[in-house]
Amino acid sequence: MLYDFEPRLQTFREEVLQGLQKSPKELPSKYLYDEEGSRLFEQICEQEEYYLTRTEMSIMQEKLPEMVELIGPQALLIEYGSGNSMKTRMLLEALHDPAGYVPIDISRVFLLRAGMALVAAYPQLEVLPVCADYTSEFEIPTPQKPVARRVAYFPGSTIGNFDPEPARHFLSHVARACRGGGLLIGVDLKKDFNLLHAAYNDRQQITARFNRHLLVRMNRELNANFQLDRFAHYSFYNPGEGRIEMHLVSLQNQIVRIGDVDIEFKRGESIWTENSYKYTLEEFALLAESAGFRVRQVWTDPQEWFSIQFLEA
Ligand code: AVI
Repeated sequence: MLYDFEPRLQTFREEVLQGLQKSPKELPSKYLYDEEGSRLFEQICEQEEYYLTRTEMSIMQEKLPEMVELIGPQALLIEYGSGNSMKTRMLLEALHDPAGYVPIDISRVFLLRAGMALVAAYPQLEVLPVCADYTSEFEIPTPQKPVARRVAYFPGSTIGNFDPEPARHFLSHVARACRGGGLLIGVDLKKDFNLLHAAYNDRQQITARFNRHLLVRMNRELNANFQLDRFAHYSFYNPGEGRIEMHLVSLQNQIVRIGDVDIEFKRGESIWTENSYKYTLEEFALLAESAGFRVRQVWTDPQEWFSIQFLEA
């Protein structure tokens, strides 16, 4: 059974028009992840420059027994933004008698496909998929087996895609939902700016396609007429703010129609499509504590590029 809270088309239209009428123009990054966007993101994860995925995997591979120990037996594993993660499979296979698995994702098609694959691979495991924008409030489903504790899983440094205040708000919500349990979270760390820059400007230009896909999506779903070659992918590290910013920059003065609304773009004007914050361990500990967590354990790779952390709720 699917618990379906997928954002409606009307919400997408309203949020797009609201964002494009702001100055500077912006769009919520969650809309990058429809079926095709999620597929492009998977491809980004395979790029050589995108160190995040393989570094997180290597930490998982090495420290999995310690993670499993902290999660404990009969946990209900709740994954925010599940995609079709390999990392989750590693975790599910290692956990002691999990009470169930709740994958939450905004892309219904992607969620169902991944959910079905998991049911086939682990017939003993109760999978309870929830299609939702996980920044909104929704009920966590209850499995049939007894639940010793709820443990949330939020890998990939997706927390970096939240601005600091929404990040605190989201983490407080998770801390309340998992009181007595915890959160296993992947957090990307501050590092050499050039490495960061390269990760979001891969040579194969998959990140550029991922970014521009938002225009394709608006054309298809909102009857817009963006011309893709009139917008450039522009992503850079902003050291003052400690974040990668991703933009789509208009290459000329132009008017774009979205349904029956005209939006004017000046040459050089950008649509801000995503932030990806990078943290020091100290900065992240402060954020986690302000949200009601206690940092129990931090694992990093030898270069300290990425961290996985177990936070107690
Ligand atoms: C999903 N999230 C953690 C990715 C990131 O690195 O911030 C999204 C992404 N955007 C461009 N490349 C990857």
